[in-house]
Amino acid sequence: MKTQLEKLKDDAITAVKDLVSSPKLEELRIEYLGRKGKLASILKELPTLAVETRKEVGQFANEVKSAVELAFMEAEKAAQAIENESRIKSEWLDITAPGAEPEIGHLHLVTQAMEEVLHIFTRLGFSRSRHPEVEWGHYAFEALNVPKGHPARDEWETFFIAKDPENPEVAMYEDDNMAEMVLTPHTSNAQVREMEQSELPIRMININRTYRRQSDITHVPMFHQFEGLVIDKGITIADLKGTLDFFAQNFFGADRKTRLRPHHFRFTEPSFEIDITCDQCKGEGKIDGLKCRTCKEGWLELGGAGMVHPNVLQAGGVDPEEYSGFAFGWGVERTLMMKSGINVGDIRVLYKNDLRFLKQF
Ligand code: FA5
Repeated sequence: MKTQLEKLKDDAITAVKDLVSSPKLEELRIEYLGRKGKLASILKELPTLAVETRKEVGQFANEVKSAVELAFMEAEKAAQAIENESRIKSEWLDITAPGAEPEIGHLHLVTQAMEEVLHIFTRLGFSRSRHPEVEWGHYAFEALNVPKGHPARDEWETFFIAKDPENPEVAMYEDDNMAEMVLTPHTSNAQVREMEQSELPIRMININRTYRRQSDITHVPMFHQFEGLVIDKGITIADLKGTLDFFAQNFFGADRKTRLRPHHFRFTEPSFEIDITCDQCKGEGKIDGLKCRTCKEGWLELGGAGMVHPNVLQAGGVDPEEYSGFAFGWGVERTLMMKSGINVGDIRVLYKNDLRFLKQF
């Protein structure tokens, strides 16, 4: 039995030395020292020994137990030390190290374009005014010489603000002329509002959100326009042309060409549309022999312009005999798309919020 105990001691101490991880060590401890473990099973035989031998073997068994327990304790300590060391390594934190720099974004490129537009017109003495983007039909249409039922009103495919369905009997609108509210389909609502509010002469730039029921490669339902209005004595088409040329040269560069194309707007007379040579196909209308997807003909329309119609001057309380003026309204996104190097073939890309695209600007 002493030999058995001796062997148990040697086996246990060797097994303990081979182990490094604490959970396995505990399993081994139970295997040797547990109530049903190897030591207990040898000691079960103790009562069968003669009294003399029993005492001696009992004493020896205690020594073996102490030696094995000591081996386990030391192994436990060693395993703990290893675990502590690896935790210190993995959880180490240098609180003096500089922090990770947060990514700093930038203004959306449409906002950047609006700032650039404003800056250019400011140099010509224009100042920015702000007018509502939820507007009475009066300022969006009637006062601009576009009466109800006129086909031109359909061209804008306007979003109308619903009357209050909870209180249909409550008159939401003041009179027939203000019979509807719209999301402004163009910034031209600023024309009569500005005349009503400001002293003459006027040199205003209104940059605002505008809305139409349109969505395709050159149209989005929410876009921006910048509207210029100049009213003074003796204003002519030459002033209009000079102003727009100044803008085009500063915004697009001297190598791009613009053209005035006769057009019809109810609120200007004469009226024009302004086109610029397309940046995608460089004014050729074709790319690699195929029709340019963006402009189809080498030119892209940027916006409208013209001399303010006498009826509109009158609607704003300005005497058309004494004063004249010009107005223009261009799409910001369309203008931006035509800037050299921007290379946006589809206007909708601007509002997809794809950071891979936006981060380039
Ligand atoms: C007008 O909106 C007139 N109010 C412009 C004007 C102002 C004429 C002052 C005379 C005097 P038009 O509907 O053509 O005109 O729109 C002007 C420009 O807005 C277009 O040339 C285009 O650049 C831009 N635009 C129009 N609809 C959209 C749209 N859905 N998405 C993006 N841009 C658009």
